Amino acid sequence: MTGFVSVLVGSDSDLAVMQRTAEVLKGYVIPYELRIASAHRTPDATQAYVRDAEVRGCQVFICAAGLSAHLAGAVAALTTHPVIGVPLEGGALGGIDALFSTVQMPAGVPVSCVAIGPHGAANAGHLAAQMLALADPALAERVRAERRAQTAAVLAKDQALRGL
Ligand code: RP5
Repeated sequence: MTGFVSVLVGSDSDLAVMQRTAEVLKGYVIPYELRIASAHRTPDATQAYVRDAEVRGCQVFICAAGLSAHLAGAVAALTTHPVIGVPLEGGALGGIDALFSTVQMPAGVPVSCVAIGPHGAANAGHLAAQMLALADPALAERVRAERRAQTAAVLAKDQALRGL
């Protein structure tokens, strides 16, 4: 495939959860780069990164942040490429704060928001793969194979539970 996925985290404290995204992208053999870019603490560097990443071939941005999470929205303001937001659990409100910050974008500047935490981190990778697969038949087959593997795994567990 041409291009890559950019995975941005608001802080190094977000990296552990976002390893799930990296693992999913690796599983699909999708090139990606992982960077720390804070909407609040490094706004100028974040803007410069997004502009440069687009020029270098970034297809989809995945942005993860906790607390008052503005990274995905800030990146969406700078690009017309798809932006997937991952709200992270990071404080007293358990990620609900980041969920609302990420999901409530005004019309015309969308962020595709996934679930809070590890499931969202994994699904950000799967969703990016599905977007890229629209123009990549080989990747589309890997996405279908992953779904078949999930189905087979659940059926096997059910059989084991029934002692078959
Ligand atoms: C957010 O604030 C980051 O994305 C992180 O989830 C949270 C806390 O950041 P640190 O204080 O751990 O750097 O901007």
